[in-house]
Amino acid sequence: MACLSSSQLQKFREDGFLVLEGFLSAEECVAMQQRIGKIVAEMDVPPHCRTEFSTHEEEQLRAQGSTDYFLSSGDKIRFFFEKGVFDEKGLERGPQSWRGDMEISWSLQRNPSTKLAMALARSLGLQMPVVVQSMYIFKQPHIGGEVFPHQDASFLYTEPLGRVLGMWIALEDATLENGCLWFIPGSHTSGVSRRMVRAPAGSAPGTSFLGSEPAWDNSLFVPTPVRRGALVLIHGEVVHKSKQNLSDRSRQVYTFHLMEASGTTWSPENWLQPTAELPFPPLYT
Ligand SMILES: O=C(O)CCC(=O)C(=O)O
Repeated sequence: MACLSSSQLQKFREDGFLVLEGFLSAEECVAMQQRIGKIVAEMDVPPHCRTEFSTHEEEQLRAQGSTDYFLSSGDKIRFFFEKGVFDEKGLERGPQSWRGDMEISWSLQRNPSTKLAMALARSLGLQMPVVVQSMYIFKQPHIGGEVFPHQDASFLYTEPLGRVLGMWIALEDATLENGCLWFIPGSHTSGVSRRMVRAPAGSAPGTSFLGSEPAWDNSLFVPTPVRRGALVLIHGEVVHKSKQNLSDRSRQVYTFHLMEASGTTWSPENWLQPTAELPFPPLYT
């Protein structure tokens, strides 16, 4: 199930997002969870690198104590922690294992869903998609934080716009209670309201914002609960968010972002830059 019908394509173009239930089987979801379990078991994050990642401007800037760890995450697996997991001494807080309270960026090439993603990208008409970033988000029970309203192109800026696409895969049911995605349908057609840019090398903080996020009208957001195995396509400019997970169940997802490289310039001011060792890998192999 990876080819889109014309009505699905039209819906995606109108809304800026599209839910595809049943993209992965339950077994494939479990396999990915086991794989991430191994990566986490081997994780070693020095205390000074224990960074909380946030889409919120003030929190983003506060996180810059470990600027290098964040800015050099493009070609490595990096671990970012939920807000409030550490106390003022940097120690784990509360009974939850710290191992679960983070996002992990890692290369799509290690991911079993690659073939399906390729077929899906082809049916969207992408000619030279490259993988710019991927994340595993645990959204742990009672800890998983709010993801503030944002457009992905604020962080992954291209010229022209409209070249970034998220593929967000639910490895567990994402519900109203555990922090499913919410979208403003049709909000992908008015450009980008703010951009996160790199500061000159060696400056602190390492990034800043141009422009500001408008106060989005909360009543415009529609919830998008999905079952385990669903894939949600996310246009790079559609406004989306997720609420805090106050429930007893985690909401684990694997999400990655593609850029159509044909005729596109990746902004040299983006926080995330390809490296000589690992240029953005092509999706089609
Ligand atoms: O999973 C979430 O809560 C947010 C993910 C997101 O914003 C994204 O993948 O672009």
